[in-house]
Amino acid sequence: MQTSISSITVHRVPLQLRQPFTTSFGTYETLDRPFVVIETSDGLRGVGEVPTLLDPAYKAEVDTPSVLTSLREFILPSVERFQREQGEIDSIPALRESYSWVKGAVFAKSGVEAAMWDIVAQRTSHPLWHLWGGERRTFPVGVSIGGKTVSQVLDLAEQAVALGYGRLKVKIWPGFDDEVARAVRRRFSDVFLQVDANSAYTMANWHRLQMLDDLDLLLIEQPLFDDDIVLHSEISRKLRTPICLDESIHSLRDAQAAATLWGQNNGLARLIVNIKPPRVSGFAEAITIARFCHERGIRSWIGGMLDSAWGKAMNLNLNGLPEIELPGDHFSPGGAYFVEDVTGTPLVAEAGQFALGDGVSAGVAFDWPRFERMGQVVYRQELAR
Ligand code: OSB
Ligand code: MG
Repeated sequence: MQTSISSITVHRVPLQLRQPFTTSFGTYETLDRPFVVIETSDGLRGVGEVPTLLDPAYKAEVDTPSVLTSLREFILPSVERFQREQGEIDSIPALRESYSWVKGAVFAKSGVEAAMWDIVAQRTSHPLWHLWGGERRTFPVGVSIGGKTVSQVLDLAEQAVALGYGRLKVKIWPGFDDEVARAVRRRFSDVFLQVDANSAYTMANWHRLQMLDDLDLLLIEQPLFDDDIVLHSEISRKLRTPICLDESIHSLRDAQAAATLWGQNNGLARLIVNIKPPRVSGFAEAITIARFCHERGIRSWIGGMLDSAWGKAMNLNLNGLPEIELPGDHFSPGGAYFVEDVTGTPLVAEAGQFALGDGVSAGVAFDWPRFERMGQVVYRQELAR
């Protein structure tokens, strides 16, 4: 049967965080998220979140206005044109080809791709983890702690450990690093502990990170510039703790560049990659990167972007891949990040472990009535058949 896309709709949904989330680049209390909804000629409806932030302080093109512009001006019209010329778009490769000429716009592209993955999964009645080659049904997950003071971070860490989480990630920046990491390590001597600087250090002050080298940290995430790989590889030679790249990885080629640099002095065990599907344009590229890293002996994990429960559920499915070696960022210490979320079922980890079920697609029910009430349609592209 010939199937095609009949419409693509972009919704904009305000989300209220249960508690403020602080990083080196600022504090967020609310978010404003585009969700892409694709409808097909065979009566399916798929949804993909674009986990934007309010501004480009984390990195370029992550802000809601940029993503809405890319979708409206370039990506959705390209999908429409491609289908008009080719007759159908019924697969992920065809969809990606339709907008491959657009440089960058990784976050915007990822929402369209995620909606199409939801359709492909529904059409074949498979869970996403199964479509993606997942084999692990149960795996450890961790929490990301964005606190403003040492005592706030300790409180959040306490909550997470009480819930059974065995892996904590703590946000740091110059002056809020050694003390907070040491305090968490002193309180929880046997958790997997890692820190994330979100590019807050420079070549003038990165030496502060050497103070953390005796804390048995799993990794230090993106200490330097958001667009840098080379300088990270240089400071990595002078640190025992592995460096993890987040912001600077957008594609397989970025991971390959990092592998070349760290490989030059046998340092691949000191390179870790945070794979965020939306930051690498979608799940297809994320899977390619995970396989490449695994082959080269580079450990990887699935990072989050304060995603809604729908985005988190998709990311959890990706954790089924045997190539993913480290626990991901998948929950806030108290459960879902938001006061009101877009799925009916909450995502629950037992004793720090998440178990994937047999449910179709993401494995959780998307709450359409609530979603429609929470947000509004901002753009709609009709496609001819
Ligand atoms: O750097 O990993 C990051 C949230 C927003 C933007 C960037 C980051 C984060 C997090 C939260 O650390 C991770 C999560 O979603 O659980
Ligand atoms: Mg990060």
